[in-house]
Amino acid sequence: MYAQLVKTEGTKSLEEMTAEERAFQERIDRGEKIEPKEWMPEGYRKTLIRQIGQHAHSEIVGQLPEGNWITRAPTLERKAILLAKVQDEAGHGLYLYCAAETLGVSRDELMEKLHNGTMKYSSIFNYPTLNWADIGAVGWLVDGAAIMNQVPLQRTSFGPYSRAMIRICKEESFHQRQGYDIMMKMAAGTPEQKAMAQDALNRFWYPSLMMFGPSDKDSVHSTQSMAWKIKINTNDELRQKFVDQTVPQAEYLGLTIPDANLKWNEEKGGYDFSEPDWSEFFDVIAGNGPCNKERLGARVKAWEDGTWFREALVAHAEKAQARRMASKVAAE
Ligand code: FAQ
Repeated sequence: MYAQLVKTEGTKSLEEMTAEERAFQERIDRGEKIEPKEWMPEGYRKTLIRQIGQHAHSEIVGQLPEGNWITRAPTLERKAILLAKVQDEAGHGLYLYCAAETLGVSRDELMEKLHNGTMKYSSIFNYPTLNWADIGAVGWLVDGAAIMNQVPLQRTSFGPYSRAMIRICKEESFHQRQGYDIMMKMAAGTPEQKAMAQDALNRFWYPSLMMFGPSDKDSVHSTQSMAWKIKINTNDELRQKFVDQTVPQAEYLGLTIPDANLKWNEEKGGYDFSEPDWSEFFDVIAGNGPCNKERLGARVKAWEDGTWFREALVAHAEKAQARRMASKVAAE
């Protein structure tokens, strides 16, 4: 089974709900925000922890494919920009871990679940970044897909998640522009540079489409998550919007989307396009993508290498507290 099947109360009709559940659902339907100390169904809490936690993990694992290129960026300006972007991703992870903590889960618990493979992170970060054009493609396509998914999440029903998203989206749009800017330079460069840009698009196109999750018929959480406004759109709706937005951007670059079936459909007002290879997606989220072991290994190593530092922080805080207590007693 590829999903965690966080147990929810099911998607009940208003008549089937208890009075408490009904009042909760009515608040959601009115567009009210739910705050951490307020009553919420257990399934709502668990679904949020799953989604926000996985989102947080994606941000910090997502630092790895780009972090690898900071020292190899072609100019000092590109280095500074990439460094700022990668730092932003750490910040996004922190806002999201804080939002998850308000639901009663500790950051250590979330980390443990990432490290032991019981919580996921986005499939996209299990693909390698082989050259500088890939950094352009990540910013353009991966951040582009992230924004497409995250802009609606600013209206998500859980207050701390929604507020984190507002801030994150502002930064993500800078990230996407820096990626597109790299692609513009590469696509307008030498024939070799343009070929690198096309090759990066070829490799990142389908993995980017997979970021939106399985097709709606295979999405186990969408119905309940949308009823609770934890999710605002279905996976397929966002994928379609992403394709419609990205095709003209590729045309402007003079690059070709690697899909022979891509065609404007006047009737639906959007492009027809080929589905990604879903067996590859399920394989990647099961831990068998090209870089899963490397990415998780790097996170576990960072956690283990940081043990002495976390212990020192706790010891320092305890000493400072003891000193404060001693001087308070002495003053009395
Ligand atoms: N990768 O029933 P659904 C970023 C799992 S942006 C891995 O449709 P749901 C920024 C899903 O968890 C990327 N697993 O699930 C950045 C579930 O398994 P579970 C992160 C996936 O939750 C850019 C199962 O499949 N963004 O990092 C994926 O309703 C550049 C069933 O699927 C977010 O997390 C996937 N792509 O919809 C950073 C946004 N798709 O949990 C650095 C918030 C599905 O039961 C550099 N999350 N699965 O074991 C969401 O909007 C939703 O969680 C979806 C999935 C849309 C991702």
